[in-house]
Amino acid sequence: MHITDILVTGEPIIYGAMVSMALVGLALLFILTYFKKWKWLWSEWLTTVDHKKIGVMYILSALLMLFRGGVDAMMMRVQLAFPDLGFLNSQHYNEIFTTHGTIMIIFMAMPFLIGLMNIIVPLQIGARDFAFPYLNALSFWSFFFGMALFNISFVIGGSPDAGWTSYTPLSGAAMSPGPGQNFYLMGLQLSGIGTLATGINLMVTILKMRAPSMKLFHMPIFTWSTLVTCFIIVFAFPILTVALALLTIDRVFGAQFFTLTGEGLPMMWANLFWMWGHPEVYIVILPAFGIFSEVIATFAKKRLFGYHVMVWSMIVIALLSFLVWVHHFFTMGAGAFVNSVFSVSTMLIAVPTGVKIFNWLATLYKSKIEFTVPMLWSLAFIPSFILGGVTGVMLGMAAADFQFHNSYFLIAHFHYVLIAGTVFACFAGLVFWYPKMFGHKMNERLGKWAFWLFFFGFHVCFFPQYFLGLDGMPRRLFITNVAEWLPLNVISTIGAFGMGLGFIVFVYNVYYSFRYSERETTGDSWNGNGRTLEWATTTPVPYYNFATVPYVDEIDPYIRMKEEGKTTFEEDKVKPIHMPSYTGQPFIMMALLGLASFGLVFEWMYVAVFGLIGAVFMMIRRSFDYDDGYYVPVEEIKRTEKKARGL
Ligand code: HEM
Ligand SMILES: [Cu+2]
Repeated sequence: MHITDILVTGEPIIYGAMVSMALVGLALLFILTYFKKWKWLWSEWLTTVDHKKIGVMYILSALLMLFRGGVDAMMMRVQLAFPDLGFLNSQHYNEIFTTHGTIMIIFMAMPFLIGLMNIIVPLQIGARDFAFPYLNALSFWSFFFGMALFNISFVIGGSPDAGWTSYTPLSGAAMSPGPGQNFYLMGLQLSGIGTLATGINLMVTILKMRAPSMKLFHMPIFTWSTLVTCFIIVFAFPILTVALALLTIDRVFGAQFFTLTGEGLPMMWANLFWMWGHPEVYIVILPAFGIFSEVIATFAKKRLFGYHVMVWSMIVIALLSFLVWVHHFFTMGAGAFVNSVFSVSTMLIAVPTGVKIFNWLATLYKSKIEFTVPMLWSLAFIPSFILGGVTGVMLGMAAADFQFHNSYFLIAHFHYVLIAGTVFACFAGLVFWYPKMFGHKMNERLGKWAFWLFFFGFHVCFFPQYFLGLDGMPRRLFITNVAEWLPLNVISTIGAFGMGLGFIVFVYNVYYSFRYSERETTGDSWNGNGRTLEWATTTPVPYYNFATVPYVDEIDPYIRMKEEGKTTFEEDKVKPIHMPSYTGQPFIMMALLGLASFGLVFEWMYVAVFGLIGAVFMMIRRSFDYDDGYYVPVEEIKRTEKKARGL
């Protein structure tokens, strides 16, 4: 095989992307070598098992993916605004909506939230790290190599083009030959393993590693949202794993699970995909609800209204999320009775969700709101998300869905929930907890610019799409030469660029704040308004988190700790702290599994087998690994704490 058989050729945009990727790669190599940072990269980051550092790496990867998915989005919006431009051809448009959707959900939204969970959950419950730090590193690297694998498809081998839903028989070997769809299957499979492991890991951490006496109903609401999300992950992801594996066997080994010709069941894919896929949308929205709840309570300076009801409604949402999957294909022949059942279950979800909305409003009622940047994102979320939720109920009415289905009405709906819900929450959470990660706050003025640009851009981009949908514009359409659609499409594209600008300001703010922001030393970074344990540690957080773990027997424990002058450093109670050792094994193991997946993508079996044997060898090695960590001496803890607290 010749190199030109593998490289994607013939598209100026792709050549441009190759050149810029090569340049960025070379620049990185140069910087790392010139500043002698290789050792630092390996020993501080690639081998780390510290939940805070792993979280930072998740968030950096997610921001990178937001950029990649965002560029895809902008390209589509340019194409749709000028119907006769011929900027993207049909094949290229198919590839781009597929990679955009997949990347945004799997490699942006989920890792962003998992990154925040990584950093914040152990701090909120008074834990030193995850229950299984090694497994946590393993999860991150499996996500990372899955992401890398998926992303190289557009320069090597060709991108998948069957939509993020990858419906069979379209995505089967007969209709989508070549490596593109294999990239989808292997990229998702590899990163999915990591997600599942993180779900188990966080669940055990939350159930087993809480501060003494912290009951489940003392836990901060973000931790609760994480716990509920983990249950969804643990029950939903295996379905995806199986579905992906079956389709891989179909494509690579010629089985007939989902084929039309070989007596397979193409509809089985739609069912399996959405049995995972609908719970998946709650995996990315429940943590967002958790973040908004924390931010709203903090800046309304009140205890979250209806804490218990908030928790129960999340649990109810999680249960219902497994009972509605058919609403994604009402039009695919299930029949009136089945459709009615799923219609009703779908609309039921609006009840606990509405309850949550009223609880946020009640928290805000008669409070002295402080309009910080995280609070702006959270306040903007409420009305925006309602627009997405209400149109969701409209889509949930099976009969009406025959009109809305596969139109821009749906595109507007899910971007309203995914952006106003998940993306706003990621930004709110990142700004809110930023000082905990880096020891300084993000600049408020730039933060407000980013917010307003993104917020207006968002509504300008997606609100018109409801009407485009009602006017009959179908989704996944690359030419829009219907005169009535033109004005709204132009407006929508302008809005998309507003969001792009907002994102650029946001990222610039990271750089600006790193250079110029005042260093944060109090630990209780938001004017002393912190309510939960993460604010009780010093800032940035020491690697062992808590010198002494506080006793917790109420909600918002840090408020009383402040009143009583208690800290997470009670000098006479410091004991040696048991910490896990750094190790390069997870990185190597997952790199090998990544290699195996790469081999399967191209159906080069010797590469796949080589990678697989390597990974199994690493697993066996791990079984004989007797390193069970080390103890931080009392003296070192005291020294670190005194320095950080200026004692
Ligand atoms: C930067 C703002 C964004 C813009 C301008 C944008 C724009 C678009 C466009 C133009 C499409 C293709 C519609 C079609 O032709 O069918 C699309 C599809 C999609 N988008 Fe976005 N999007 C954005 C952000 C997001 C985010 C944050 C997510 C998820 C968290 C997301 C998830 C999806 C999904 C799942 C699809 C469907 C892909 C498919 O049909 O297979 N988008 N988006
Ligand atoms: Cu759904």
